[in-house]
Amino acid sequence: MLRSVGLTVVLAIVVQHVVRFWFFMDYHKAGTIIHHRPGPCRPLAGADGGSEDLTVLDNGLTFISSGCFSWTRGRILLFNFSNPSHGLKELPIVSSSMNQSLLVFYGLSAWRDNQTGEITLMVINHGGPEAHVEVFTYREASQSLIHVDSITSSKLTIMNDLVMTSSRTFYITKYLTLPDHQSLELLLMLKYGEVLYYDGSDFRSVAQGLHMPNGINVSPDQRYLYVSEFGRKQLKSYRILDTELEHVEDLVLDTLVDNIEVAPVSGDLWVGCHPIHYLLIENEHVGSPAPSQILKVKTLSGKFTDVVEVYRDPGTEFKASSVASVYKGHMIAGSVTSHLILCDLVHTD
Ligand SMILES: [Ca+2]
Ligand SMILES: [Ca+2]
Repeated sequence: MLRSVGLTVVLAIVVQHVVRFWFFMDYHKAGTIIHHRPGPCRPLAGADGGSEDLTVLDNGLTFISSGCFSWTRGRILLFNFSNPSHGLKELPIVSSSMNQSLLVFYGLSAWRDNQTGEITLMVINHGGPEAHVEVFTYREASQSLIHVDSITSSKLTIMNDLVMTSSRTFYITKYLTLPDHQSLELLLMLKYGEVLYYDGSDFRSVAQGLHMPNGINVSPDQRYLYVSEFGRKQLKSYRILDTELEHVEDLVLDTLVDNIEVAPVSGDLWVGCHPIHYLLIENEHVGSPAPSQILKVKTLSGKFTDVVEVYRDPGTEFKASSVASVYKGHMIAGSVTSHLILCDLVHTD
């Protein structure tokens, strides 16, 4: 009797997990051919190896990370909204210590010093056995990146994105925690993800129990921190108290939320999303089309007040969208595995 009760309980737990995993992978969603755009869009060539993350500065300079898989070559690309016809330019890296044949770039963030105007760029690098945050100074005259530091720690595992809060400090998302057992962590849907804070000398955890936290960014006044909780398909908002985090609220979106960019004046979030999980995984492994979705999320005092789907495509024009940002009536969007697109923003509400 006791044995059959035990078996029933185990069976119930297994069935419940399989059902939850089914919805986590979006097997219940049909591959659709729905598409819409905010205005005319065109592909931006030159990001073979993908364009997983990007950030647009207030002068229109756009830094793009390319090559987030080990079979691609990690590169930082530059696009300038003031000279769009020039297209993408790969920024040469000047470094005496970094092995440039072993670069696997994920999320990035930039910081411009108000006094000196110096631009510091930080990029997550998964080339090699340990994760690093590579620190660069951008040299405008030579359009190059000077490698100035390589930050690592035993507290770093599979990191996804970061947001700088000064030229030296940042918040960073710990996406997966078992580097040698990533498939198992995905299959069991373990919620070991964290947000870490780097104070200039060490990392400490400021949020725990997250399911694959991915994109991260701050409000223009730096009072609120936003995190894409990829696994729970929701955005999280935190109030920044000194450097600690106080949870404000969550917004469930039923789509895999990737990187977040924040419009500097309105504070709107621009979020690259993957509406169908299993198609994203197929895209990463066999290159088949994965749908793209870009959301604009309005905020007020750290709360989410409205969501508009600005762009959607089944993956024929633009696949596996991971990031989007805007500059003077235009949107630039990047992809985990593919090229960027550039759209005119005619309809965004
Ligand atoms: Ca980023
Ligand atoms: Ca990401």
